Amino acid sequence: MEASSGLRVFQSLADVYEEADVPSQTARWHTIKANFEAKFGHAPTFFARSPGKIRRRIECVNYPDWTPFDPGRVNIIGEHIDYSGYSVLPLALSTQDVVMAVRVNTSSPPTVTVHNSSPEKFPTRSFPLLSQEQGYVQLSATSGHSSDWMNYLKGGFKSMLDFLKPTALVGFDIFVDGSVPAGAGVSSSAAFSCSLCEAIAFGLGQTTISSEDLVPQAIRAEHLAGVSCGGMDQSISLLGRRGCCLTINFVPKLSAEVVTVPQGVKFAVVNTGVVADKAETAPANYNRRVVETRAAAALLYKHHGIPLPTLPKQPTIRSFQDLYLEQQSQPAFTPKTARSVLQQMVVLVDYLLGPKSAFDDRASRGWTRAEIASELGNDWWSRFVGDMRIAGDQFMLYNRLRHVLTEAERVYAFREVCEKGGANAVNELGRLMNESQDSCRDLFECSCPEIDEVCNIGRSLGSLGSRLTGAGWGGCTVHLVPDNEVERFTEGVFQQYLAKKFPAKPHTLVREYERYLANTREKSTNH
Ligand code: NG1
Ligand code: MG
Repeated sequence: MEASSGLRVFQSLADVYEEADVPSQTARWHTIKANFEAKFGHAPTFFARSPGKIRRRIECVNYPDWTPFDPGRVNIIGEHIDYSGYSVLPLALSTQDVVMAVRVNTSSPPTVTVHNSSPEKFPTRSFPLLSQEQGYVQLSATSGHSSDWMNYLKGGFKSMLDFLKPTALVGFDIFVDGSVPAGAGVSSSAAFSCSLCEAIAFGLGQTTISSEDLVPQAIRAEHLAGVSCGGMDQSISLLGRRGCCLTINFVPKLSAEVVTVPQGVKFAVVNTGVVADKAETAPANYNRRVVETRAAAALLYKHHGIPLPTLPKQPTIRSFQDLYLEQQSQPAFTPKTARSVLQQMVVLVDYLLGPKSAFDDRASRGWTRAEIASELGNDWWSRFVGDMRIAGDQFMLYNRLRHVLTEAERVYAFREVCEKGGANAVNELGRLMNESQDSCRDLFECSCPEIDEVCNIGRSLGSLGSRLTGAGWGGCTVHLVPDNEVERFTEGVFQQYLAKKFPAKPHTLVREYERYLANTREKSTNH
């Protein structure tokens, strides 16, 4: 359908693939291969792509016949709860991805050299690989202190080499081409880390490593780069199916289930154009939230008579829900029991940490490090924070915990509505998404004025539910739009936000967002 503004609106994912993706992908592969040859003087031996699976990557050696599959992700609901171990509900996107052309080399010492198709943003980087005794990779002094992509490269190599423990090392020539917009909340860093981890495994001859094994390594790569993220992005990147919403569970172990969204609606993703550089702002924003939720959980345990969990220093996926449930002698956190347990926990949190609790003033002004220490002991920092970079001395324990628990319940509620269906289902889904946005804005404080504005505009244009997606503080928003409102929505968002706010580049942003327009109706096959 041509909207009156001349924008192309895809009616289904099938259209996106047919009309936009396949031909341009083939041309792109040729360009990446040519660029690799120009830089390194020989052809790449294989390609890695995130999301992807080893099986497919091997096929990529004959890349002209290769068809594209899943790239970045948009989180539909369940924000900032993955690092507390609660289930999330993202959707794998259809076009944006990270591709790496790779060849191993026999340089001595083994050397990694990486070129990028956007050299101004990602300048060429090169570093040697060390022996196993030397820890394989000398992490940069800036690791965890800047968003230089070298940190992500080194993090990936260190994580994978520590995992695979190869005795014979080889060097790597890599050319990277990424189309997931950076700092937009659609997980460019995870697409990068996953693709890199796959490339390293394959380069070292580990062709049968499973996606489930790769997920924790890709998570650790990002931790080494300085962001203490949860596991949502790497999971959907490596386990996702295109155009499918998944519930991703982290406890008792990593698992994914397909969620089918009712007919008659699409998810539209609108980029606010505000770049949120998470690695740069992590100490004040993302990492601080991680610490706030950990300390809040620990306080809850303490005051509820549950012994403090011993948390590992570099946890991959952590959870306090399973510990709570252990206490409740429940075998597992099933969707059936989940909602009522979460509701009880909210009551408990209000009672213990809320405005009417013994910590009444701290509910609104936050806690200082010293105040937390007086509750959790002087070693709380080394136990819960370690070498994570944190800025500021205000920790909003009550609000953050309340967000985590209510958001976790909304994920279960969302899934239930999708399963049950019914006449009011889509309105109910929209309501949950709006509630999530309110909680992100007011309790988790990870929204920003532009996100709020786009959400309000979106709702006025027929969206049933509008919210930020990803870490927030900028980046993308996601909207649940009835099929018959898509045209009005598209046109309106362009006129009322993009063209006004970014007169120089509204079309770039619109193109991006159009390509994200997707629903989960299409039964696409797993790759
Ligand atoms: P984005 O917005 O892609 O940077 C981040 C984290 C997730 C999750 C969300 C918030 C990374 C790689 N991902 O996503 O683990 O916590 O924020 O729900 O840092
Ligand atoms: Mg990211």
